This record gives sequence, structure tokens and C-alpha cells, in this order.
Amino acid sequence: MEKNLSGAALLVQSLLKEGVEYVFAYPGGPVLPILKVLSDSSIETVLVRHEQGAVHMADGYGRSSKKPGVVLVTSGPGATNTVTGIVTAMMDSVPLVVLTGQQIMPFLGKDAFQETDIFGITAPIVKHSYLITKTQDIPRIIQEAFYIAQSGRPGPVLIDLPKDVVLRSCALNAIRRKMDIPAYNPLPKIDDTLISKLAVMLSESKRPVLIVGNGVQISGADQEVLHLAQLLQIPVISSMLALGVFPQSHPLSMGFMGMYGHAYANYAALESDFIVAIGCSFNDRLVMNSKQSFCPNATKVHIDIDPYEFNKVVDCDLTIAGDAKAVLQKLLVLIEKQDRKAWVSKAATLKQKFSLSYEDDQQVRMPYVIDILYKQTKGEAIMVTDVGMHQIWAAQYYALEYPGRWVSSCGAGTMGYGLPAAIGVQLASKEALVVAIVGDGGFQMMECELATLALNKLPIKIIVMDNAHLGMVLQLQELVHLEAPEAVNLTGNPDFVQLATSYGVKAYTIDKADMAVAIIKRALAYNEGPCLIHVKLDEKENVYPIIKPGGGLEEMIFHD
Ligand SMILES: Cc1ncc(C[n+]2csc(CCOP(=O)(O)OP(=O)(O)O)c2C)c(N)n1
Repeated sequence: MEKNLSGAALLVQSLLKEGVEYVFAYPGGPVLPILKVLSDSSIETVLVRHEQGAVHMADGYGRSSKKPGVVLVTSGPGATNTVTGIVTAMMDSVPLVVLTGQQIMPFLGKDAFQETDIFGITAPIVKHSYLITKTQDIPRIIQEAFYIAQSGRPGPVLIDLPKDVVLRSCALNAIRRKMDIPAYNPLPKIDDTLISKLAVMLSESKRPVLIVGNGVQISGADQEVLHLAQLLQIPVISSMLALGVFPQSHPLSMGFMGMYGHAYANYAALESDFIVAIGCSFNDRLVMNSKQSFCPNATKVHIDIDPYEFNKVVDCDLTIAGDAKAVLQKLLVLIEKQDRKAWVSKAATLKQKFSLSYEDDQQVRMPYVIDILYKQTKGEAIMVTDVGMHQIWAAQYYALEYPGRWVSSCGAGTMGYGLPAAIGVQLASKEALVVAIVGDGGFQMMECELATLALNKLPIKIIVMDNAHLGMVLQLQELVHLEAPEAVNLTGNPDFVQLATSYGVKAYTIDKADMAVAIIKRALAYNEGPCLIHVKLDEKENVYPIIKPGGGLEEMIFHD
């Protein structure tokens, strides 16, 4: 006799087929049948403390494993709590599958209890979404969702699951499993004539730079970039999101560019005559107010898997649609070794002239702490950050050498991201040393996830940079708006050590510069579970260089 399966069972079966290891979940009525079946499966349900935390965890898992992170939440407020996490993933092209419970089909549109049109709410911030109306569609839709989330330019896919669809049983012979997404073309066909054109243009250029973005990381094209840069002697600038894609100790590395980037990166871009942007979306924090006239002396080429990125912010002279690795492999066949001594030496001079430094004056400063961390971890940690000054200092002073080691909300700039994302990263990369650098403001937005962290005994090191202020905003108020500080004082902060301890998380304090070496050493040696280092900072420190919003790349400010 033909077997019947419930929607929930079909769903879990489909998740298993996709190789899902973890579901980051928070319960509610409509998803209880799914949680029940999940608990009997080999998939681990990670119970979070807030749905936003679940999405950031799945995001960290997705960035680290390159497989979709999976979220399961209930309808209404459970679903709306995922919105910030979804937009964070969308902006940084992170593969996610977000499963939301929903009211039963007959109640849809009737303002039923916890009925919310999450499909409509999230439509502009997902790569794709589904509202499943037939139980037999579940296996096909799950398969499609995973394929869409991770193919081409990755992104979040949302699936809304009415409870009756999940509860209903369906005969196995009623299921059509074949994917049906005819309009979806994740891998544009590469036009070889454009590659030949680029090879000629590159060989004729005098002062070229490569700007590498997250697309290089996603496509795994870091070795091709290295080869190209070395063969043609081209300095390489990174976006902040792509830190580590090009080894920062390499003589051709020019760090990252933009609003808070390395000055030498901005100057190298400004002085170049030929820019090849690879898998980089030219966002406004990178190009600043140069927009149409971004690096006006340079001919610009844009290589991207997503043709919708072309000429969106910066008008380019040549655009090549395709996967970065595939495009570069084709290009490498066509090019020959070149020598650009004068330009490379100019880049090296810029790098030396504008190298970063901080005042070593026995104050507890963020760059000082990050520098010690860098030395003690030999630059090998996966750096997960929250959003704020600490993020910029981490980007500047923890000079990464490999892709996949920088996990930070760069597109959406989502405070609260760091702690939960680190949990997802550690679950995806069990053996890795995971450090979360967070500000006292952002940390408090998701501090409830200390419970999830402690229960899962993950050996993450959380460094809370406590300047008792929303530091990045304070600096903007002083520097840009010339206003007195407003709504940035975090008086009322908890005792972070007591807070962590109350969740069962080991905690240390650094409040004097000469404690930092020993405390960081102890924290790194502690492996029985998570630990937190509360760093009490000098609150008046500002981050440099900075470009005022509205300013051009050449308008960097270097000190107070
Ligand atoms: C959810 C969210 N709300 C507001 C902001 C605006 N914002 C950007 S940085 C920042 C201050 C961050 O303060 P803190 O976490 O203490 O880090 P710090 O800058 O002091 O290192 C704020 C409020 C944001 N990015 N995200």
C-alpha cells in the first residue's frame, strides 16, 4: 500500500536530503509539528533566545560553510523578528533558508491570531520566497530553495508554511520532485570576446589595480586573483567584506578601501589608470561620493556574476558577466607576464607613507588590544565582528591572510550581529579559533544569545570593547555634524563580567594596558567553553582615517 507522509515529515526528509546539520529555531504553535519531527531526526535543533539571533547564527553558518544556514520560526512576531537578519544576509549575499510558520490557509487574510504577511514584508529583501499551499509541493520547494539560496549570487530564501499544509498528509505518489524554475539563470554565459578585450586593455594599462569583493570569496577565486596580480604585477585592493581574500602580507596587497579604509588603498585607486573590480558591488561606503566620477582617471572594468550590479553605482567601460573564478581562469590563459616596476614601487611608497599606527601610551585602546590578539593568535582566528568602531579597528589591525576568516555585517551594518553570527561560524567550523569582537552597544542588542552559546559549550572568545558609548555615532556627531553628543551615552551598562558569569560564561576584565597580554593569553588557553573579555576602554578614542559622509575618496581625515 502507498505510504502517506505528513507535511512536517516531508519537510524534515527534504532538509536531510540537503545535508542540513542544524536548524536555528524558536517555537510557536504553527511550527510545533515540524519541531516534533525534527527532534526525532539527526538534525540538531539549536534553540535560540531571539529570532533575530537565529538568523544571524544561520548567516554565520552560511558564510563559514558556504551552505545555506536554516532558520525555523513561528508566524507573526516570530517571523517579523527575522527581518533584520534576512536583510543582513541579503546585503552580503549569504545563503539562507528561512522557514516561517503561518496560520492555516482558511484564515489567511482574515487578521487571524499571529497572521502576518511575511511573504509580502520580506519580498524586497530576499533572493526568492514561497508560500506553500499544497503539501505535495514541499519536497520540490525545499530543493528549489536550497538551490536558489546557494547558486549564482547566494542569498536568503523564505518559505512560509501554513500549519494545515504542514499537518496534512500526502501520498508519496502525489509528489512531483522535479525543480521547476525556468526563468532562473544563476550562471551567466561568459562572452569570450570580452575576456580577450580585457586581456589587451590590461596589458596596455600603466597603473592598474584590482578591487576584489565578496564575489571572489564566494566563487573561490582567490588563487586566480593572486596569480593574476603576480603575473601582471597589479596592486590589489579589497572591499571591507572581502578582507583576507588577498593575503595582506603580500607586497601587492593594498588593504581595503572606502570610508574607513586604508588611506593607501584609496590613494592607489585614485592614482590608477585602470580598475578591474571583481565580484565587488561598488557600494557607497567603498566609492564614497565619487559615484559617476569614481576614480576619474581610470578606465573601469566590472566582472560580476550578477549583471544587475553593472552601472548601478559606477559607470564602467567594460562589463563582464560571469562567475569570478571562471572569468579569471579564461583571462589567465590569455595573458603574459608583465613588469610594472614604477607603479608597484609607487604603491609600496603609498603603503609605507600611510601605514596605520596607534598611540602606544599605556591607555587601553582598541587597536592595542586587537594587535595583541593578532600576535597571540598569529593572525589565524576567524574574526567575527559587530558593527561600530571596533569593527573598523578589527578590519585595520587584524590583517587577515586567508578568505573565510572575516565575518562581519558590511552591507547592512547590523548591530547585534556579532555574537550570534559567531555561534553559527563555530558550529560550521568546529576546529577553528573563533573570536567575536563586539561593542558594548551592539553586544547588548543580542546578549541573550549568551545562553545559547553557554549551553552549546562553544569555545568562542567574545571581546566586548566597552567605551561606554555608541562610539561610531559619537565620532560622527563630533566630526561631521559638529554637534554635542546626543543619545550615545551608554550609562547604565551592566557589569559585563557578572552578566557573562550569570549565563555560565567565563569572564575576564582588562582595564589597564599592562593586563592585556596576560588576560588574552589566559582566555585563548581556556577551552572548556566560551569566554568573554570585558575591555574597559578610554572612551574618547576615535577611528581614523575617516571620510565624512558625502565626501570623496580623496577627503580622508587622519586625526582629531
Ligand atoms: C541595529 C542598528 N542600529 C543602529 C545602528 C547605527 N550605528 C552604527 S554604529 C553604532 C554605534 C555602535 O556602538 P557600539 O556597539 O558600542 O560600538 P563602538 O562604535 O563603540 O565600537 C550605531 C548606533 C546600526 N548600525 N545598527
